[in-house]
Formats: sequence, structure tokens, C-alpha cells
Amino acid sequence: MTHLQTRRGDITTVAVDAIVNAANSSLLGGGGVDGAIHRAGGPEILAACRELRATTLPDGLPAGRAVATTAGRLPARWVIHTVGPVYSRAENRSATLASCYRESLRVADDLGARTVAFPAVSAGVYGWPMDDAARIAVRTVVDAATDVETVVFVLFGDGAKAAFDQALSELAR
Ligand code: AR6
Repeated sequence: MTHLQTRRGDITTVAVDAIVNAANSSLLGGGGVDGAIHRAGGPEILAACRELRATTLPDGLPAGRAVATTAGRLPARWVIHTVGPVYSRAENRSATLASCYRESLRVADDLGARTVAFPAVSAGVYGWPMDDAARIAVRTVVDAATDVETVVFVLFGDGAKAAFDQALSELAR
């Protein structure tokens, strides 16, 4: 069974086997956690992303999928890039958000990663309400069939940490 933890902080500083990036389909960088990961990890990560675009992912990475690269000079060994869905009131995209977590864990299993850190995918620029994003994240990781032993949700800010703690406590009930 996978052990779930929450922590407040900056995911680029976390020493786990793999950290997950909330990227966009281009894989060529952006703001938020994506910008922070590329800044802290250095140009090796972008070079690996460009290589993926030139080879296996000419059209980019679709929402709900995940792919791994080096973590450059980050303390983690790998970065697993996933693309969350943009939040929509008109359309329920929860299955795509759940897929980000499931696919990231599948990639982690392929790598042999045992400890994985996630940010709150889609809950920043992509506009997903934090409470709902947290519930989907926690439920999907708990239900996933994975060899990953520990998942740490690394949350930026007290509100995000409280939302994930609440989602975890709802599970326990
Ligand atoms: N460590 C942990 N969490 C962070 C960090 C960090 N260093 N920096 C931000 N967050 P976002 P999205 C939190 O916008 O909504 C990018 O431009 C942030 O507070 O990074 O999936 C990509 O290139 C929020 O709670 O990702 C895409 O274009 C959470 O991480 C787009 O944003 C996710 O916010 C993806 O948007």
C-alpha cells in the first residue's frame, strides 16, 4: 500500500526518486511549478524535453499523460512531466486530472521510483478549485495499483496544504 504524506514547500528542493511537473503540452516550459523546476534543474531538463518533442512526441504531450526526463541538478533523480486539464465549468474533466496521477505513477513504476512528490496539478494557472483538485489527487493515488511506496504532496501555501490534509482525512472516515 502506498503511504501518503503532505508537506508545505517548494517541490524543487525535495529529495525523492521522482518529482512530478505540472507542465503544458509543449513540454518547453512555462510559469508556476514548471518554471520553478526548469530554473532550479537547469538546461538539461529542457534539452531532454526538446529531444522528446523531436522524437516520440512531435505534437506534444496530451493532457492526462506523463513522461519522464532527467532531473538535471535537482535533488530528485527524475522529473515526470504531466499535463493537467484546464478547469472547465461546462465540462467535467476530472477523469483527465485523475489520469495525470495514475499515468505519473505508472511512469514511476517503469523507472523503479519508490518515492514520488506531486504538486497540486491543474490547481494554479489551469484554474482547478483546490479542494476538488486535492480530493481527486488523493483518491486517485490511494486507488492506484503501483509499487511506489511513498507519495508526498508538496503544496505551495497553507491553503493548498489544508485542502490536501482535509482530503486525506475524508478518506480515512
Ligand atoms: N513547488 C510546489 N508547488 C508549486 C511550486 C513549487 N515550486 N510553484 C507553484 N506551485 P501551476 P497548473 C503550485 O500553475 O495549474 C505552467 O505555466 C501552485 O501554487 O504551476 O497545472 C505550465 O507550463 C499551484 O498550487 O500548474 C502550464 O502552462 C500548483 O503548484 C500551466 O502552468 C499548480 O500550479 C499549468 O498549470
